[in-house]
Amino acid sequence: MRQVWTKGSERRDRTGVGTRALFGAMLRFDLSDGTVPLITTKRVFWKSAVKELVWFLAGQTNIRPLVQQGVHIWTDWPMERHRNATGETLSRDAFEARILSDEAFAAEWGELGPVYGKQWRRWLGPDGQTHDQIEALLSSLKNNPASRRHIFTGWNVAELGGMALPPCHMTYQYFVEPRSDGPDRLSGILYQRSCDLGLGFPFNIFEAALLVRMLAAQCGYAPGEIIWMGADVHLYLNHAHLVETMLAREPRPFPTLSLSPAASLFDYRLEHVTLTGYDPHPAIAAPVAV
Ligand code: THF
Repeated sequence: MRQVWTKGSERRDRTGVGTRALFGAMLRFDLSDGTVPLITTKRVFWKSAVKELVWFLAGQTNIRPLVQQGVHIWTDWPMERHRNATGETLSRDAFEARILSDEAFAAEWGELGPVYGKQWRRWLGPDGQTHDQIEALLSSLKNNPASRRHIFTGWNVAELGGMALPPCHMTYQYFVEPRSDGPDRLSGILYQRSCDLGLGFPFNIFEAALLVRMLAAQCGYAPGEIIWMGADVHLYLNHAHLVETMLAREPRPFPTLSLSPAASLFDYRLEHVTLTGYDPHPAIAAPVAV
């Protein structure tokens, strides 16, 4: 964050807010001791992050199930589409209330298009068949651990145009390291083409780590590392307060995550995730660029 803030090049971005950005960064976090990379220099609403990951894994692309669980992080994009299309200006609360109470309204206006969940679980092939990349990943991890093709991606070129937003955390790859003195170890790499360090990153890295833990648990492996590779890594200019406050704080130890057993990768819920030792500095509110 300090590097991006002090060395990043200032540029206008799609949202018009403006950012400072660096291109190309890598972070590695060891998951083998049970800790997870959950930012401590502000409170991260990790329960929303768990719900978002469960929503991706369920193949969902409509904000309604998120809003029903009190998760508001995807509301701004459909709300803007609704406002632009109808000229009607609903407050955020009024828009979400309508999403909750009116199923037909939610089906039309809560939909984000063929974003993450669709591509992960139902990538549409040219023959009309759908591909479940997550099922295929589970099967290759279990049956062909030495494979170099343990990959899934949201970047479906043919469907980018229909998405409310093309995927930011776009490609995930896994590696099974054989060990003689214990269970084989599963590591993951997340390639993120665009990273909002202030708001999105704390969610993205935590979810990527949690997914390694879930996949490892489902395949009988031990967790190894989560490696994060960021391309356009940026801080929004209207996040100065957030950045300066976080940089002035002393980071604290990462919490430990325990994951209780689930019948399948698709059966994990918030209740399966317990964090111990999460003692962050206070939350910091910041606007999201839409
Ligand atoms: N667009 C931008 N500009 N930044 C992003 O981080 C981002 N995403 C997703 C899609 N587009 C993006 C949406 N994810 C928050 C967190 C994650 C988001 C969007 C917004 C957010 O506002 N977090 C606040 C409040 C959390 C809460 O209310 O629970 C926070 O303080 O963390 C990145 O994938």
